[in-house]
Amino acid sequence: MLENTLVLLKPDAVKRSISGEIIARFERRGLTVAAMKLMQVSQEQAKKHYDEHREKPFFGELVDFITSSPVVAMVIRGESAVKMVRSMMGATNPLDSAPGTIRGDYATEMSKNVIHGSDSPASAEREMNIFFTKDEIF
Ligand code: YYY
Ligand code: MG
Repeated sequence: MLENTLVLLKPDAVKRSISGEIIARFERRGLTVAAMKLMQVSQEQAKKHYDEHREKPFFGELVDFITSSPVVAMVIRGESAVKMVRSMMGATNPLDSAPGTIRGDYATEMSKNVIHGSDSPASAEREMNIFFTKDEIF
């Protein structure tokens, strides 16, 4: 099934200038970019985006980090794009992410794990609406 998913290349990825390499991985796999922008995430967007983690001890750090400097926000489209992007990302904790995955190749710390990808089609729909207007998604 053709799906859209929300991807954020986090501030650590943008600062390290590895955005292009990560985007290339998705394109090489056969997924396409349906929307993309470099943007400063607001406090309000960050809190909404990470709402499921509101009660977690790391919530404050999560919001601080994602708003610390610009991110590349994208909508990635393709066959089962939600699941495919998640598998290409690797495990949340870089200590557990397999080599060959994005986190497994580029990250060492959970707090700077390079990339966000929606965890379900419902999350994707909700998260795309936080970062993009309908007319920005092609
Ligand atoms: O979807 P994913 O990013 O793989 O993980 P989540 O469980 O949704 O957590 C979001 C984000 O929070 C994660 O990318 C790093 C951070 N985090 C953390 O700092 N400490 C944890 N114990 C769990 C998650
Ligand atoms: Mg998540």
